[in-house]
Amino acid sequence: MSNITIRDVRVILTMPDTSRLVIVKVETSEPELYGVGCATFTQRPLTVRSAVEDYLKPFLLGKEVMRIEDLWQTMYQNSYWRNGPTLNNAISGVDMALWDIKGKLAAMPVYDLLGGKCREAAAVYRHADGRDEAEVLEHVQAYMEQGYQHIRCQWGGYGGRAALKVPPEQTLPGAYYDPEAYARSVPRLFDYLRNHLGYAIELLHDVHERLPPIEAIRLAKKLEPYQLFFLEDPFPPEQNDYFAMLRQQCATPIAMGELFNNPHEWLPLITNRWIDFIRVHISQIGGLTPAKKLATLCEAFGIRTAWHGPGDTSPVGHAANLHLDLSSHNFGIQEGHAFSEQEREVFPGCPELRGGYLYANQKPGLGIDIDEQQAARYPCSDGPPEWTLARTWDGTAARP
Ligand code: GCO
Ligand code: MG
Repeated sequence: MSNITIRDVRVILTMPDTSRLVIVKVETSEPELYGVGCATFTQRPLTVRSAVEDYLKPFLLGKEVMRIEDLWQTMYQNSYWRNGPTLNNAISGVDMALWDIKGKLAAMPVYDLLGGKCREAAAVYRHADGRDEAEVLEHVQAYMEQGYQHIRCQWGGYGGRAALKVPPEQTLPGAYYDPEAYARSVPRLFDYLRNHLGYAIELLHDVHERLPPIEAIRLAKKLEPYQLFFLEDPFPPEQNDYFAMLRQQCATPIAMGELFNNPHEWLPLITNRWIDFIRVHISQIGGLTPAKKLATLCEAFGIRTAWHGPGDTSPVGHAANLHLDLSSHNFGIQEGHAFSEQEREVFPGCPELRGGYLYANQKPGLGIDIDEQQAARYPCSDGPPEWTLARTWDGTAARP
């Protein structure tokens, strides 16, 4: 097996639903033996494609597929400057594909290569939103009827849609919101939900870095009586030092990580036990190899996993999340996405969402494939995303 080498590395861009997805296919010297990996950085897909095709591919051709750790380390250091979202996503696409290949060669699912199952399926949370409390409640109850026991609740998307303060004249275009009005609306929402639902259902909320740090601390304290399963992204990564202040004042469980790119961001939060759930977007930190190490580090500090997994994680990325979920003792919860019919056409072998759980198939490797002809039917849109042009009520640019 050790003389099986990388023959080609290709990037497939596709958008079967509403998110631009980046998939890497690593083909080997063995006919028909290949692997797939997720490199999805949906806001910058073309930069990831170039990082793979123009730099990683020439570096990788002819190298042995079995040497995942050495290839990860040498891809990581090959650019000298490292640890950013574009290069990490590029590395992830190759890394996951190499794990897929190794599983196929071992005739084992990746979760078995990582230590075997700790559970039969991964409990999943879904996103309930609404224009008012009653509509949020309606969507929560709809998910409960489908068997979900963990539901993230937002009122009007990230930052809320409450009435804005009066802006100055001639403000710039953008997605406006009012942080203080949003912060006041969240306790009202959870008071309403708990009064109608009780406490058996696990409720979550994503601040999405939309508040000034001290207002996020005040919100977390106000939410304590509503016993959230976790409160996510209270601060932007640039304000990580506030986690210490929050932890000293509040017992609301905290989740953070989807915006993290490198160990300097997560290490203090883990080694000081300032968070309860780690939520990185695993392709953004470089794939399965670093994510498994991160899960193991978190286990030592009593921190559980809750890998990022909305619609702009590809089904291949969701499969990789799931193999980690199944084989990690300190699994917490998995963010879930209902794959559309088009996504399932493009990605045969999608994990199955049933009764609030995500189930893997028993196939070797990641257990998922990409149908390139189907993928070609759904070209990616181009250009920068609109929704990240967040502005507070007076027109100031805000972290999205
Ligand atoms: C989540 C995330 C997403 C991000 C999106 C950015 O908790 O799932 O906050 O909703 O906004 O992945 O592209
Ligand atoms: Mg989030």
